[in-house]
Amino acid sequence: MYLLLLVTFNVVNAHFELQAPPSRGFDDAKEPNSPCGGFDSVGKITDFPISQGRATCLFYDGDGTLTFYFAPNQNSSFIQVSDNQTYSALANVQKTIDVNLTRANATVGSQGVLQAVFAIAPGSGSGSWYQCSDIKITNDVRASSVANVSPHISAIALFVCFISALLFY
Ligand SMILES: [Cu+2]
Repeated sequence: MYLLLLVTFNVVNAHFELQAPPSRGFDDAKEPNSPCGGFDSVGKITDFPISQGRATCLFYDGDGTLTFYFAPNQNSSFIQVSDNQTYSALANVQKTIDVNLTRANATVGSQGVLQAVFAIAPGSGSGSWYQCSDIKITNDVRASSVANVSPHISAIALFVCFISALLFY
């Protein structure tokens, strides 16, 4: 009986943790508390790209919809910066989703709070779970469009054609 209770307790109190960028902290019992799951002080600040961000959460369990939001500080209005991702029957699995801070008119060099909200699916519970990470916004590191890359590819293709032509004639 005691073992059964222990197992039940673990399942009910697992939830999810924002891993990248790292969360301010994770406390399963406080995770339903908006806006930051019980962690209301600014923590470690992590560099995060303005439009090509990727955020990873580890789900211990859960059924619902994950969405990311951004605000300059946790007392201002959070604005949605990712698409909604709906998951079911999550169990010890990582999920990574795209985050675009330009959706919140964020600017390079500024600092703010990235918030992960997991809205629990009706039928498997109620309310939401919250995680926050403190970020400093940087320029994107990857090439921003395919158009920038294709001239190089064309040049390489031409060169290969030229060499092939030399070899075959
Ligand atoms: Cu849980």
